[in-house]
Amino acid sequence: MSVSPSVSVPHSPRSARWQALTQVEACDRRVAARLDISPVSAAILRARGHDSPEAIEAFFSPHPGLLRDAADLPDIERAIDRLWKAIQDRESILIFGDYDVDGITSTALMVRSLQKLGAQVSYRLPERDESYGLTVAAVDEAATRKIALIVTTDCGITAIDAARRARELGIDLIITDHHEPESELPEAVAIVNPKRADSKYEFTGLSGCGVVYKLMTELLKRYQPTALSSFSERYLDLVALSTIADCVPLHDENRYLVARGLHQLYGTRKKGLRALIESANIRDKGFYVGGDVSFRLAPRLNAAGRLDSPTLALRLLLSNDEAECAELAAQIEALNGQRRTDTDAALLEAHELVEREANLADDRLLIAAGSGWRRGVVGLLAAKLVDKYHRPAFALNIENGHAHGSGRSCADFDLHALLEESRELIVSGGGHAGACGLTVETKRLPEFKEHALEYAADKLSMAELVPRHTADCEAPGRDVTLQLAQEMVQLEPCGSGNHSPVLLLRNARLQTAWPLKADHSKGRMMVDGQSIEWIWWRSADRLPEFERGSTVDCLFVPEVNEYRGQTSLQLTLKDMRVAGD
Ligand SMILES: [Mn+2]
Repeated sequence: MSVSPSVSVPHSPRSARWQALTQVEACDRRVAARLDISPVSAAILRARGHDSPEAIEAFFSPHPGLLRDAADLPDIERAIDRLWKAIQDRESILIFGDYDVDGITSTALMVRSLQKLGAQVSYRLPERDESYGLTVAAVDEAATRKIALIVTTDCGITAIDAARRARELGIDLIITDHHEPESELPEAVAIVNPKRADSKYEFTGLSGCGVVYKLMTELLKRYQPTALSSFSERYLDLVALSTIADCVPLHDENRYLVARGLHQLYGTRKKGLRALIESANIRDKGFYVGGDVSFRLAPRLNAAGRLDSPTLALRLLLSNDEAECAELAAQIEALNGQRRTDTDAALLEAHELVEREANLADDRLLIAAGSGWRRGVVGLLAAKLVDKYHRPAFALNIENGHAHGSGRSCADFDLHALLEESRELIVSGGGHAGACGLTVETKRLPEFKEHALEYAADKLSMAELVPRHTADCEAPGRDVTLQLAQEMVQLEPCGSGNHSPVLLLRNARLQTAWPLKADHSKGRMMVDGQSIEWIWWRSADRLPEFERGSTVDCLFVPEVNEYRGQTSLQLTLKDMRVAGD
């Protein structure tokens, strides 16, 4: 995400708290020696629950043995039998998805694979001004088109009314979803969802597209086994996109699906994905990492649904026509540019609101209420406010007499508890301690704000509202090596549940530091007898804090730098401070 230069980056005052989740222990050195890996990698993986040499080896080489048996998914048998009948009888099938990356890719996977099997298939995604999920109106519309079977992807688990309508109209319904079911399930031919209370499937972290992938592999396994092996590779690019974009945890079978899927994506022959990749201008490293999807590809696909129509992105994923793909990719690129401009403007506005309205010396919590902020942007705004001001924050969009938006927390403040305390003042709200959604009537907003500020003042002291920088591991100087940097790449794919590690290094001696163009800086530091190059993005304003020869601590990511055929270690700094401050 880009931030316009007028928005300052979060500053790290001397009072910042630096901590590491773990250290290198003796057991890590033993495991590292046995596997010939860096002790820092061993420590990071131990802290993430991979605490035996076998578990670490399996983590480094995700294999198909991680895949679970699709036959354990609830109702899968009924789903594939009904689908196969529809394919055989050339019944008219409608795939109903959603407007985000998961909803779009799962629809694309279903449509492409059913077409390949000769099915009569069409699709429908909800537009941004329609409500989420399968609606009664959408079922009525399907009836006018003589649809015999509706299959939902990434939605439908709460579509009780729509399911009843489908039954009345004689349309069969298969629901595939990965969202949390409520106590009552819709009436359908089959409901394939690993989160069903009666599910025997032991992993609940599949994306919506992941569920569809499992369904289709099981269908082929049963009815067309010769097509299975090419199918199970060909569509993993879509599964990887959805799994990273939907922020489901990247462990268990998702680790294999995404690792293999990113490989598939890198060499994809889908013309639309090629066009999208080209316009996203991804630096070619010879492979893709999780960040290439989460920061480059996913925002573009989402921009279509958020600013115009998700069907643009779906058509891109379905088209085999080069000219059409180029045209759609260009349209999506323009929408993404618009999204970034809008987001930067909203961010600036939110910061200005806080500077103007909040009492930063005393307010333990921030509420920024603006207008024209899109649904997809309020969560990001709240998170950016927390980053900058180090206290819980809400970003709310005011429209039609209601303020609607998101809250993000820090310093162990419980937003869920705050909302429970505020039931009488709000229309609705829910979530977790760390993140929540909220709707308040605009006329009651001042009251809610006063209550929230009082509540927060009671729970938090100003002293607690300092930035905290949490590294994954403290790296002893002697373990900061090129090998470590190379292994950090093998922790990929990184994303939700397996984030890219940040390390803490203490007591390095700053040898040189000089400004680069565009506010960046670069230099060298002496670490345990070796001189290592570092680079620090957007840090020009911080350089005057440091003198040559001084001892510093830093938060960093070790990276492999390749220059004129030479490979060397380079530290990308996230922050630096005078040692022991
Ligand atoms: Mn989803």
